[in-house]
Amino acid sequence: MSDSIDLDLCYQTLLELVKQAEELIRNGINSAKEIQLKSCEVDLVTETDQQVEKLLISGLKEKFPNHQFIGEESTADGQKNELTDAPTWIIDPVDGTMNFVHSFPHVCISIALLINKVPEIAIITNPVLGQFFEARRGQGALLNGNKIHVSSVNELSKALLSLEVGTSRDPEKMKVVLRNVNTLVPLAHGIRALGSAALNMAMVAMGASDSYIEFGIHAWDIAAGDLIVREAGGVVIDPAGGEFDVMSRRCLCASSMELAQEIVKHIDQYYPGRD
Ligand code: LIP
Repeated sequence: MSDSIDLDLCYQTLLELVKQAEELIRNGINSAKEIQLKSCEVDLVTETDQQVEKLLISGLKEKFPNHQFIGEESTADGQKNELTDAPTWIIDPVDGTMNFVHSFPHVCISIALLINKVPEIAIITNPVLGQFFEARRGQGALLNGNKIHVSSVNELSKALLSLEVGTSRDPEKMKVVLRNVNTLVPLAHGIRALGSAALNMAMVAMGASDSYIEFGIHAWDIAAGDLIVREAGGVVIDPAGGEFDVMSRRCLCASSMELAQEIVKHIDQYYPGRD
């Protein structure tokens, strides 16, 4: 189906809308915010999250009325999500909302277009720090227009890892995450947590870190990072070692399959409900 779709038109339309959306984030991050709670005390949403998602979806829907949409805030408002073969935009309007609330500058818009469930276009942009990551399937990954590539690290003892606790404080998940931190810290060079799945994946794509692992994220957190990491020469798999499933709420990406599979051997697993 992707042959009959004008991907260049999709990309150009997205680019114009993202530029407008970036302004909302730049203007909002150091301003007073109206904060609402979603699933728990640390699952937040601001009016900027909602404004950015509305701007992107209404602009894309106007140009591509037959496309489907999976958005973080539309889902929070009750929209049911089913990823079909139809052209589908998967959108996180503000990835790192907790960071945004605290004016911690690691926030981004993460958006991908999937056709036949295959990512064709991806953008992760942090307008606060001026980091614009993009990828088109088969054309490599760019940061601010320059080609990026994952690191050459292929062993855990030399790897800088990203792990996140995540929003859910489910006791079983917390036990697994903290067990994995205790296991991996002595084995790796170090652990980092940016508070944004998409930016953690972008760091792997640009070779600044070597792997990112998380349980409990959603499709909108990782759909763009999936394409950007792969186009930068990295791998994206299920944390148990199998094939990546963007709707599974589980993700492990790495600079190499060797490193990914070494990490798989050491970590305990957690299986959240699917998106
Ligand atoms: C965030 C993810 C992050 C996760 C946070 C939160 P949001 O997405 O990007 O990886 O650890 O709990 O889910 O909610 O800021 O879009």
